[in-house]
Amino acid sequence: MNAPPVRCYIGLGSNIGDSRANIVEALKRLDEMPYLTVKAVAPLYRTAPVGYIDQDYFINTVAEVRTTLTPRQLLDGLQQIENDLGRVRVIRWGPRTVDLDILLYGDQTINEPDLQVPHPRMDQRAFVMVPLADLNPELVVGGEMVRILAGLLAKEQEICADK
Ligand code: A4P
Ligand code: MG
Repeated sequence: MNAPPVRCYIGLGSNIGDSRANIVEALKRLDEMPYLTVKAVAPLYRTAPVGYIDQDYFINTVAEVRTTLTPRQLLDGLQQIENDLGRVRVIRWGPRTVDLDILLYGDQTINEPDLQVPHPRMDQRAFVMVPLADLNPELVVGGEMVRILAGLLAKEQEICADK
C-alpha cells in the first residue's frame, strides 16, 4: 500500500542569469516530478544576499508540495533539477543558477550528513520565512510561529516583492 502524501515546503533561490525565469522554470519542473504535486507557490521576492554577501541580489520563493517520495528521493529530484538548469545556463565551474532546498518534510526531523530537515538556519532567514508565512502563517518552526519570525526578520534583512 502507498504511504499517504506528505506536505513539504521547498525553498527556491536564484541569483545568476535571469533569476526570475530560473525560478519559474524550476517550479515547472518541480510540478512535473512524478509522485509530487505543487499545491501553492508564494510570491517572488527580491532579497539581499545573506551569509556570503559579495554577490548579486536573489529572487526567492517557497513552494508547498504534497509528495509520496521519501526525503532522499525528494532530495535527488531537487538536485536533478538544479543540475539540469545549471547545465543549461552556466559556463564551466560557475555556480548553480538555482538552489532548491527541502525546508520541511511533514513534521519529520532528519539529521544525516547530507540531509538535514528542517533546513538549518531557515528560521533565521527572511528570504525563507517571509514567503513561508504567505503560505502558512500559523505554522510553527523552532517553537515560534512563522508569521512572527517573518515580521521580525523582515526588519533586519532586505526583502521586497519582486516586480
Ligand atoms: N543538504 C542538507 N540538507 C538539505 C536540505 N534540507 N535540502 C545538503 C537540500 N539540501 C540539503 O547544498 C549543499 C548540500 O546540502 C547538498 O549536497 C545536500 O546534500 P547546495 O544546494 O549544494 O549548496 P548551498 O545551497 O550553498 O547550501 P545550503 O546549505 O543550501 O546553503 P544555504 O544555507 O541555503 O545558503 N541569500 C539570499 N538572499 N537568498 C538565498 O537564497 N542562499 C544561500 C545559500 C545563501 N544566501 C542567500 C541565499
Ligand atoms: Mg541548497
